[in-house]
Amino acid sequence: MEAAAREEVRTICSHCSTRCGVVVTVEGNVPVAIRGDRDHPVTQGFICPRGRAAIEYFHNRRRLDHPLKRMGDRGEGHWVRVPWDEAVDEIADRLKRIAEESGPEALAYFFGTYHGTDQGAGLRFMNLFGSPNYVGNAFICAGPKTGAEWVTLGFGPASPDLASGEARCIIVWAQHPSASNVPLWTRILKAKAAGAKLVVIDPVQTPEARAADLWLKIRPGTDTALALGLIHIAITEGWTDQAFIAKWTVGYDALAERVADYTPERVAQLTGLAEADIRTCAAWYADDGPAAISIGVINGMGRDTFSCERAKLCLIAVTGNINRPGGNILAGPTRRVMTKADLEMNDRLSDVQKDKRIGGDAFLMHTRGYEAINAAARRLWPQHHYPLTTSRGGIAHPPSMFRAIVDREPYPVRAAIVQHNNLVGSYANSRLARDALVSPNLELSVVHELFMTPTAALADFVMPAASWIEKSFMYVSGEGGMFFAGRRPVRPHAERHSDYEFFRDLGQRLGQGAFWPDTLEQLWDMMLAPAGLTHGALASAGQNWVNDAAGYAPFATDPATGEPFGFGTPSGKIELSSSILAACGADPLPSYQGYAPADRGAGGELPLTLMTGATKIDMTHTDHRQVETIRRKHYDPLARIHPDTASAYGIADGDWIWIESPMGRIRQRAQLSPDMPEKTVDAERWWFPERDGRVDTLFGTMETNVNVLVDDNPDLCDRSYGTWPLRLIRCRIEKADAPA
Ligand SMILES: Nc1nc2c(c(=O)[nH]1)N[C@H]1C(S)=C(S)[C@@H](COP(=O)(O)OP(=O)(O)OC[C@H]3O[C@@H](n4cnc5c(=O)[nH]c(N)nc54)[C@H](O)[C@@H]3O)O[C@H]1N2
Ligand SMILES: Nc1nc2c(c(=O)[nH]1)N[C@H]1C(S)=C(S)[C@@H](COP(=O)(O)OP(=O)(O)OC[C@H]3O[C@@H](n4cnc5c(=O)[nH]c(N)nc54)[C@H](O)[C@@H]3O)O[C@H]1N2
Ligand code: SF4
Ligand SMILES: [Mo]
Repeated sequence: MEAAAREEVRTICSHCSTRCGVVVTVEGNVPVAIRGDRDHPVTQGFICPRGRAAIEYFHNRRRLDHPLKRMGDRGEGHWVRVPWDEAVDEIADRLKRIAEESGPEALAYFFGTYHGTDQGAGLRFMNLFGSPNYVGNAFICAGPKTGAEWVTLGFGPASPDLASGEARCIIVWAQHPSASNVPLWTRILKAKAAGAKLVVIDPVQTPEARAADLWLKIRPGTDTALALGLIHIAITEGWTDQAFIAKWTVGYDALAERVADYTPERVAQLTGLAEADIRTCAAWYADDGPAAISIGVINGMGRDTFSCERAKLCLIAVTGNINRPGGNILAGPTRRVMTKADLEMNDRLSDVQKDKRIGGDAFLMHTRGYEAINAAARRLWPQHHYPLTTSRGGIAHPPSMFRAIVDREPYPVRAAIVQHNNLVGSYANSRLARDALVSPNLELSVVHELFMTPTAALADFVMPAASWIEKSFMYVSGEGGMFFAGRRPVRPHAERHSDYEFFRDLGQRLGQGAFWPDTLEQLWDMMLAPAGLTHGALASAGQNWVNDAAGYAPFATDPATGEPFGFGTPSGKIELSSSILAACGADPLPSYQGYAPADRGAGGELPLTLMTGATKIDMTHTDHRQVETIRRKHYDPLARIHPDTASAYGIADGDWIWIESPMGRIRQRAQLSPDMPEKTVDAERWWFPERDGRVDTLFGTMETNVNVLVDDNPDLCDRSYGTWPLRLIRCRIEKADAPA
């Protein structure tokens, strides 16, 4: 027998949004080894434990190979295998009938976090189908940060300049890059070595906090007060950049008035920080600049979420640290090629349909706000009709969607497609998420997955997905800068199909044929054509990336008008007071309410604060629980607690404990850690792939997942963006028996 040819294929790991360059060794059509790609200009050979386990993940015996159709009741676990085409035929027929009877808005599409670059396909399908109900996790992921950048700065991201060596101070704010983005952490440490002072704002003594020159051990959920307080100090000490403010911002006087009460004394009380530390942070950042902030995507501040993100941006702006070497530098979309946002085809969805978006009437950033932001940004990027991707704004609200399904209000939602999203584990109020999926009102539910997750276990059809090793790669950051291409290591095994192919097949059956070229590579070639590139050529080139840093240059002169380009906001300036928020009936200035579900708990009986799981290096969200080498080191869900707090309850390291909030209780294992603040519990999202998937336990999700404890009441959510509170949840703990 001839040995299978051995080949090395360069691509990008898509297990998380760090997007590390990797080289996959392939024999025949089988991946056999993986290593970091030293030639990748950003990640430079780095690979994390999940990346190293990618081959084991690929060959996992629990991977889905064939479409499964439900027999018996939902969640009973009785399936019959059906051929791919037969399954898609039936799904298409049923969707057609539902749309005819109830309108296309009766279909919801739940899309999860980053897993490669074909995700835009679902948004394209929905816009062409006529439904505004794409439901995403942007609410608790990067959405609020990105949305705040859009309304304040006209685009984003405002990334810290770590390369020029000019930064005198770097604040790592609510971010854990030593686990969530190691190459970024390496760059921050290099900037520190080059002379920048490091400030870390985190309740937990993370490795970042240990490396810091100043650690602000903030009370969870109070960051908005701190940001307003830092602006207050910058103003009263004369550390603002008045020339910059006069020329490039609007709303300064109103902001100054708003922060007037946020004196260091008051902010110290609200945040639990020492007044002297707050002053030192302000001096380093505002007086000794240039200075940069690396902003994490933690939000979940409930009603303070959008304000929290806006307040940080206002701080950056009033100190003149925007687009200044050593400050935060803006990127915009590439001008050279089409972007993901272009491929989403937002302009295909009518205004009448957009107005039906579930939650869109309550959280206007996802309807009127999203349209206004795009209209403003179009002035600077006329080549993109929708410069901004829908996946970070302009989406339906999960808690409102679950209620809409269960209550048939404001109208029936009768079908759901779920892709790369374990929504039962990821969204607040896991019980309601489950109830929506098993509701008889939901007549059709399709989950496209790699594994039989708790969410997939409740579906009518489970469709097998191709993982990133079975797909080629193309990433044009909607946010400008670089774009990368990667080759496909192997063709999909068994009947697995990519996310693109799933929607292509459905779209072709539903009259969208003209918009679905046969392969994603063909679509990318259209995307790259304006730059004279093709996906195949770029992916195979020694340099498989293009740097289009021309991006966003608000201070440069527009040759057409002789005036500066300005910012992509309605006023063309940085909007400290936001005209878009005002037009949406929201407070145009950042504010701090400190309003949290804590207020609804029985204070005395719930003496502890719950945190809901910072990123860990070995797992991506609820994924990687199936990977044996990873589980061997992290077998059970871990709740981190300070040793003094644990001992007050007679709890030792490794004990099982109950954690109870007003929403219910879960069981995890105590992990004692002096890094944790006292009287605080940090519990994980969890499920046990090896357990029973029936509806009452769902692989242990209902007994163990931290989101069971999180209240998703829409009244608690941010008024403009809709984010629910993940901070300041009150809870209590007690020792538990080990689960059976
Ligand atoms: N309490 C609490 N909740 C949170 C957070 C928190 O900090 N605390 N963090 C939030 C954040 S930031 C995020 S981004 C979300 C993440 O929430 P999700 O988007 O639900 O992410 P995962 O749990 O990783 O689930 C992704 C699923 O996609 C599958 N998958 C992987 N690759 C592919 C693919 O190529 N195609 C398809 N079709 N499927 C694939 C995996 O098997 C996995 O089951 O969770 C949020 N939820
Ligand atoms: N290994 C790994 N990497 C990932 C992911 C993954 O699942 N696994 N997911 C990717 C995704 S989708 C995302 S969104 C990013 C998220 O990555 P990051 O932006 O780094 O966010 P988190 O890790 O959720 O939390 C960051 C820090 O916030 C702190 N924190 C918690 N509450 C508060 C608070 O109220 N105030 C302050 N100031 N700090 C607080 C936590 O202690 C933690 O150290 O990571 C990405 N990278
Ligand atoms: S999983 Fe690890 S190797 Fe893969 S992109 Fe994320 S950090 Fe990089
Ligand atoms: Mo995320």
